[in-house]
Amino acid sequence: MRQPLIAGNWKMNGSKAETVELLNGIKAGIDQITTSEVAVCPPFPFLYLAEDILQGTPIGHGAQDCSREENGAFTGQVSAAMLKDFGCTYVIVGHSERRLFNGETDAIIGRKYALAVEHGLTPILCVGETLEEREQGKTEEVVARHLDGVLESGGIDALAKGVIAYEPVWAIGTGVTATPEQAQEVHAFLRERVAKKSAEVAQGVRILYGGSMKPANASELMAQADIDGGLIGGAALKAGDFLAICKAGD
Ligand code: 3PY
Repeated sequence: MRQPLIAGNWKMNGSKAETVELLNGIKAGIDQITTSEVAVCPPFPFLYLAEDILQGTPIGHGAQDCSREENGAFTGQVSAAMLKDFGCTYVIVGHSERRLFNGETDAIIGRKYALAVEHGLTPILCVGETLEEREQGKTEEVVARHLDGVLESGGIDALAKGVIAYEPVWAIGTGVTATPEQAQEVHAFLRERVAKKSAEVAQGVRILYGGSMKPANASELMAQADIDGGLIGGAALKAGDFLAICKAGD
C-alpha cells in the first residue's frame, strides 16, 4: 500500500509575512490529516521559515530545484547539500517551468536527481507533455523520455529513492485539469515502464498528479489506482484549500 503524498509547489510566490501565515495555517490544521504525507516546497529564501515553523510536526518541506553541480563558482545556484542543511526532505526536479524557462534537458535533470539522492533528499521528478505533443499522440513517448533520463543516469535504484509527478504541461497554471481517466492512463503507463526494470520498485514508487489539482477534483483524481497523491500549484497557496486536498488523499 503506497502512502499518498500531497506536496505544495509554491513557485515564486509570497512575502516573508505571507509565508509565515501560510505555514502556520497548514500547521494548525494538520491534525485532521490521518493518512496522507504532507510536504510544502516554498521558495529558497523561505526554507529556513519552513524548517523553523514546521519543526516537531509531521509536515515535511522541500525545495523547487537544486543545482546540477556539487558546489563552487556557480553564481545564484543552490546545492543539494545546502538544501539538506536546511532540513529539506524533498526537492522538485524537472518541473516543466524549468524545462521551458531555464532550458533544462533530461541530462541536466538526471544529474540534479542523482545529486539529490546522493545528499539524502527525495527528488520529485516531474514528467509531462505539452498540448501540442498530446494532440500529436506523443504523450507516452514524451513521458517515457523524461523518465528514461533518470533511469539511464541513475538506474532503477535511483528511481526507487524518488517520487514521480505526472504534470501535463497543458494543465499547469491554466485551470484545466486532466480528467481522472486521462491521468490514470499515463500513470499506469509510467508504472508499467518502471515494472519493465523492477516489478517491486514499480509497486512501491509513488506517482503524483500535478496540474490544477484543487479541492473540487482531488478526490476523484486520487481515487484512481495509480494516482498516489498530488503536486499542488495555486491551491497550495491557501491553507484551507491545501488541507482539503490533503484530506482528500486520506
Ligand atoms: C500546478 O499545479 O500548476 C503545478 O505546476 C504543480 O507543480
